Amino acid sequence: MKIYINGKFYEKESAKISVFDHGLLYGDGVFEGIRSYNRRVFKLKEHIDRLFESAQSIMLNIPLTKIQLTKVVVQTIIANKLNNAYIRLIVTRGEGDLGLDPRKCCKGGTIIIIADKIALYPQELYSKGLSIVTVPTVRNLPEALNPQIKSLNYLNNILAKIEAANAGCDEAIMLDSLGYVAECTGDNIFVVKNGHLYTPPQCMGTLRGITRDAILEIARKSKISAHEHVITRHEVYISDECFLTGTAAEIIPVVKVDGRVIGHGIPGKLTLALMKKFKQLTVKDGVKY
Ligand code: PXG
Repeated sequence: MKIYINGKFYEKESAKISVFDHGLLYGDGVFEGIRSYNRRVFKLKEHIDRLFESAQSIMLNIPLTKIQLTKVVVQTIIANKLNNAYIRLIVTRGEGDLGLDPRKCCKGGTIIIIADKIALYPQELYSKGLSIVTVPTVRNLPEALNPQIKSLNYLNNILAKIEAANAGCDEAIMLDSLGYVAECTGDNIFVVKNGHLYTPPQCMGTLRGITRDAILEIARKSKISAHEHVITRHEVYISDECFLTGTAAEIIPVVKVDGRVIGHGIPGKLTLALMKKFKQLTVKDGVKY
């Protein structure tokens, strides 16, 4: 495996960064998880744009232009000879001292790109559906650490994942500070009721997921009524269908929430249709390499 670090490729065993990197010491940095399908990088522009937005928000200077970074992502996938890949693009604050002051990180950021394979959930769950649970840890407050920033600090989500695992579930619903459904630990959530599609708006504790946007776009084009609207747990419980979206997870059906069976307890019709349409989009859309 070839891993890109600051302009050079390294083998997995020798791909190392400093223990003084503030990405490690403080989670000070930003990242993107990107996929390629059939030798096309899916929504690459959207991922690069979001990475730069996250960096802008935390005042992190990315030492490459968007065009340069786009090229390096593609080069890394090609170097790894992968037709279908999961790409982790990471920019840390770089090497500093043991204090958290980012001004001490004088060398500039560290850019790391890893292209590999990933399976977030076991394959059988894509046909059977997930059983998920609402957890006590609420999503970060936007006025504290805005969930729109894809930072290297994922403890908020990891705590929720631990709580889900403790409850014997694979995934967690995280609420926002008002008690509305925000999202899952690495996925956005959708429900279907009477043929209408609903997903929480991005304003409170919900990342504006790129897969989420792709589903909204597919819905619009397919004349499926879709709404960005606040969702309560009650509305999830009484929904006809529920599914999660994310780059790593793609589209995965949910059949049980907090012990309540959703719909008929099997992946719903609209969910299955959207999974199919999403798959069709991934193989024909994207930056070719
Ligand atoms: N919410 C959160 C909190 C995320 O981290 C999504 C939603 C979905 O967004 P996209 O743009 O991917 O549709 C994410 C992204 C993992 C993993 O290993 C998960 C994500 C990213 C990287 C790794 O679970 N999810």
